[in-house]
Amino acid sequence: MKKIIFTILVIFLVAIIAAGCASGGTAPEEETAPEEGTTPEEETVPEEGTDKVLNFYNWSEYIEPEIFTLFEEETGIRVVEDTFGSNEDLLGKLQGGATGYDVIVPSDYMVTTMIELGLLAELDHSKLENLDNLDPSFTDPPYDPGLAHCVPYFWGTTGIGFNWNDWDEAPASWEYLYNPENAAEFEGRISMLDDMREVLGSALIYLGYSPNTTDEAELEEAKQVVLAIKPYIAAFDSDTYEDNMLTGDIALALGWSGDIFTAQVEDENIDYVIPEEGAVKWTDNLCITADAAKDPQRLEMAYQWIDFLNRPEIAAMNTDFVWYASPNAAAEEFIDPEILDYEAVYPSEEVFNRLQWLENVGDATEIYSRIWTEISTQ
Ligand code: SPD
Repeated sequence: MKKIIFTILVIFLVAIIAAGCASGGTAPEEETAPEEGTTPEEETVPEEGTDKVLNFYNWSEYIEPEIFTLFEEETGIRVVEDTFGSNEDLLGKLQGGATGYDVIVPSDYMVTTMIELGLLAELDHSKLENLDNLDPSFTDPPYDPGLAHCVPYFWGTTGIGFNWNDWDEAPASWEYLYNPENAAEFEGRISMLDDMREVLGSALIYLGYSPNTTDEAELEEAKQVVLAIKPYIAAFDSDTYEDNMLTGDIALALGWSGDIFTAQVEDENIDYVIPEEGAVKWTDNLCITADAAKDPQRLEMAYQWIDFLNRPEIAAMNTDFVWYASPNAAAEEFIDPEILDYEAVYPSEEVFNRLQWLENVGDATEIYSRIWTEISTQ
């Protein structure tokens, strides 16, 4: 009997340790069950001197998992990753009171919003010796002048994913997605990002408007464009569409460049095109939360993590895994040449100049949100 109890105890302990060691998918809030009478910070901040844990809130499938292991081996800091699918989800989580996240990964326009809301710490560049590795074209972005708050992580584009089994030539125009007659051919096999700014941005570009418009009438037109193809859309999905392209369930996807290339690695018939009318380019950024900055230990670990990700070999390893372009110039000599030469990942200057950044649209965000809700519910 003693032996059975001992065995059960061992299995129980192993399960607890394994759950604790897993990186990914565990929200800081979920890690420790809230106890009555404790502050949220007490629930999530690692205890001093025991376990060094850094909570990383990242886009899904946006890091080479081996990097967690290398970082922990070198620093003793265990990174717990939780993931989100859109900037608005990330913002909603933080505004909903989530604490415990140390490093987060908002895109360009959302960095501006978060700075304005006081959600990000100001960076002390002296703590980031690898900052010099960045390509100078990424060191003074309009959304965060002088990189005062964040360090660029990856950049990419938003275009159309397709399967050569369905096409004789690439669907290199938004017309193939947004003209209802064309979309009808792929009824139930179209996937759209579950992302308000990306969907409305592409529809606005299709209409010849700015993806940053604050004009309500233009946004209403964009809504009608999306609603016209809604009967043919299988899902608004930012996490699994590339897998559904691999099964053949999805034939046409509004998607992010690297996500589609990772599918292409498994099936060469899958491809990605930047429509000729133009498209959105974006940068995702590593930022320290204002919450983490309140605690010197968390702040120090956050700097260590960001600087580690900025080492040339680590940044290259990351790009080789996720197939997104790195803003880290020093990483280039280590990146797989096939990726560096791949124009869709590293577009030519001519293509790059046709692309537009998403910007903070200020009060017009409310119009975008209303229209997005109307699209979702109609
Ligand atoms: N699978 C991770 C994709 C991350 C893409 N970030 C894109 C942000 C565009 N606004």
